[in-house]
Amino acid sequence: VQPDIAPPEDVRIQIEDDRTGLTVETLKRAFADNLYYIQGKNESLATPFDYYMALAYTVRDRLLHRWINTTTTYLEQDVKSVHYLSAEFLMGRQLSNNLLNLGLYQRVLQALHESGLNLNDLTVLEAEPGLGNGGLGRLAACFLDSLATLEIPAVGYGIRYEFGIFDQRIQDGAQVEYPDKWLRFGNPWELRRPELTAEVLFGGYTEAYQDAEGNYRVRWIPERKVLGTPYDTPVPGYNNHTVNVLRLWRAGASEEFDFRVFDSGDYVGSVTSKIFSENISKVLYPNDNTEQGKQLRLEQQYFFVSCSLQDIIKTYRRNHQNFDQFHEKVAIQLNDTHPSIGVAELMRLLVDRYHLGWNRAWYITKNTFAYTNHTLLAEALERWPVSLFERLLPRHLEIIYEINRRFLDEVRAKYPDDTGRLARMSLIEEGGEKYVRMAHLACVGSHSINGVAALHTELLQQDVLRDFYALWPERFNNKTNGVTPRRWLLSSNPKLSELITEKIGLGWVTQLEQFKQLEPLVDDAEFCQRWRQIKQERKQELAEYILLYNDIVIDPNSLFDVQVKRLHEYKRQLLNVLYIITLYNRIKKNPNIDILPRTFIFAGKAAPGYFIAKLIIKLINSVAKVVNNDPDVRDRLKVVFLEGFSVSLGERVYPAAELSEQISTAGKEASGTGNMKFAMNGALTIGTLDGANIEIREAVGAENFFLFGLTTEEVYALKAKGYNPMDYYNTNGELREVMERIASGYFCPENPHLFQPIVDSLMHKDEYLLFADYQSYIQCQEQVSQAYRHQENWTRMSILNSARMGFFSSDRTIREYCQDIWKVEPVKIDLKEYSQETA
Ligand code: HBZ
Repeated sequence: VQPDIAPPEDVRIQIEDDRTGLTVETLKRAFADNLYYIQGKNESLATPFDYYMALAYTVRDRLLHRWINTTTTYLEQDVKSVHYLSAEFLMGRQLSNNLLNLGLYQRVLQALHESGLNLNDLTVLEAEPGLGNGGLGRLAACFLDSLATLEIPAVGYGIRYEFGIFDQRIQDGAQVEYPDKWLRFGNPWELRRPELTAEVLFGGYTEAYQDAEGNYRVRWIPERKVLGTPYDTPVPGYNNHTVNVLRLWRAGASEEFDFRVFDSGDYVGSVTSKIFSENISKVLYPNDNTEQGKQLRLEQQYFFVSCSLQDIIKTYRRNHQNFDQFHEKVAIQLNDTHPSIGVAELMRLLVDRYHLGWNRAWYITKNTFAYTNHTLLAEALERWPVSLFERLLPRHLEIIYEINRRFLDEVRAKYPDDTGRLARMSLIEEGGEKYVRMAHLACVGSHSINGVAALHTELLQQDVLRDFYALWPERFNNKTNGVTPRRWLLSSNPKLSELITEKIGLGWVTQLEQFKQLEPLVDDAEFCQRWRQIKQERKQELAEYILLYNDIVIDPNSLFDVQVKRLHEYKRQLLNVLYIITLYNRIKKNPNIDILPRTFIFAGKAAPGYFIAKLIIKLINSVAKVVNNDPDVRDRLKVVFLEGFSVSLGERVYPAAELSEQISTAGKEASGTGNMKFAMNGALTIGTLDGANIEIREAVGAENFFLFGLTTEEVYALKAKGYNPMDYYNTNGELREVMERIASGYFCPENPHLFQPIVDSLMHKDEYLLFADYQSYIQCQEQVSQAYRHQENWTRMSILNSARMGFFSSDRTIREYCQDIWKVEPVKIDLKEYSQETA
């Protein structure tokens, strides 16, 4: 056979250069090449989406050798790694983020410009991977960004949901859910890794047996086997060579199990069982802070946790013969209780598969896992019926019983004859149907237990987990949340970032504490004027967006008062609505009243089965319709509900916000992270002493924060003495008029009783104390209006809010996790090849 002609040296170099080169010229060539050879188009055939894909592949190529290098370095140096297990990752769009972190943004901008294209037009074409509900999922994404930026070896493990959080549309003022087909046009950022497929077992029974050496062992004879295939997404650090990975598992049928029936001729049966397997990673459960107890949810949790643990063990064993150093090389963080079955699964793998003794296995397990709690709400604490566990995970139930037996012995030794305590602390809830308490499993199986803000951790210790705190105080610690300044400032607010960088340099992007240097600039009139100007431009842009999507004209000079977050009664969007109606009533009584023009902007999804939350959305839109169109209002008030809140929409909204509504009932919001994104972008907060608001207020100064409402202690005391919302209703005329306005059907004449459930729930129960906080809130809002009239002082407060937010970078949070919990160190990644790219 005639051998191929060897390519000349310089051709080989040029191929490498085109796939890694960072000059405008190589970027342009690579972009054209990808358009042709991946999208199969030339300039006359290409759609804007083809251009987006070609660009995405161009960027991905530039991540790949850093990624391979990072992986190789970690393996060669046998580093200790963090494994962040989370059922949710709300990553947001990848293109701009990756360009910024790679330091390629300007050159790609130019390369596209020279090709007659606009980068912004392409970035918006990317489908957002909405693989999470809200704060918990977004926190996981901020943490991955900080881990990579701090050069910490880390992997995010989760589920590759085919359908992420539903697409929310507002129809006739009400939320309607549509499936989120984010994968429809392909996902250029992920790499499928079929060679790393893991097997996950379900159902069946267990049996004891004696092995060859005469040891008693247990084996699990499962009924079903599901395959998990990993899809890897690169996670680049900012301005370094680290590229970590987000590894998401997709469920599929196992030939050998699911097609057994096929042999017997039951073709349809075999295909049906294949579909059952695929169902496991089909859809994200759209609930935040409520537990549903659905079998598929437990299947999802066990599926991704089992895949991930097997994967972690496989990697560890490349460098180790035994498990002696496992906990010294592997740190696993449980993002809430969703992955807490991992405690039992690691025990099963170590004891049943690798034949470690129980005590040894337990020592390793406990020193490997750490648990983060994200909620105090009782209805959100996960419990699974023992009967369900027995059916789905019979071996794990046995292991949990054994963990519990030994644990309760320990409790009994410390607190003899305290049966009440034993019952409270047990991993099994008794009395009626029995449940496995997943938070207890997570506590017992972890060496660290943390809350996500100072107050939250305090309340965990005093309330929800007090018995565990009494037993193991040394396990508890606080890790106040943070957000990544890369996405939430540098990328989403480029003009403000430019101004800041002009004054204090670029160091803030990785050292947000440097924001302190902005403080003296509050006395610099020109700086203040530019600060205000940039906010004004962002407001103008949001006004255009609102005109386009909501067909509402808003005044860009009005106060932009924003509440964007999941719809939940404890977050009290309704309290905000009560204030809007109060203002409306005042105008109706006296149309010439002097009132500060405000635009109230809401966004947020309600769980599809959460009746009251969806009714609150309908109420907001109904109030909007009346207020926005009443000539007496004379456009001084506008109410807007933006549909489909997402990471991308947040990126537009936070930079344009002037007032951030953080008004949860004290003691209910674990931390909040939106509060941080607003303040970083120069919004002032109106808020309660809840979650991280407390720490934000301490950081920015009480004089730069609008505080109202009961404290947690006052909330507890009021509830203890017996709270009656009617006490407030009867003594507050304006509140009464607001409630009468809603109850009268004024906002929905065609269905006047529509909002009766809201009225009833407030008047007869008011679980979240809206009436108790109403007067305080109204008065505080008046202070806001007064303050806004003094634009110069408002700008001053705005600058100070940003300048003092250094603490709330997720880099600080991650440094604390690394030092206190994970005991991991940064690992520098050298780029060994392609040195020409340091250009
Ligand atoms: O986690 C949120 C907290 O409500 C918020 O205060 C905190 O800032 C944030 C990050 O720590 N919790 C959630 O977002 N929780 C969920 O989304 C959730 C999802 C599924 C569940 C339970 C809760 O089964």
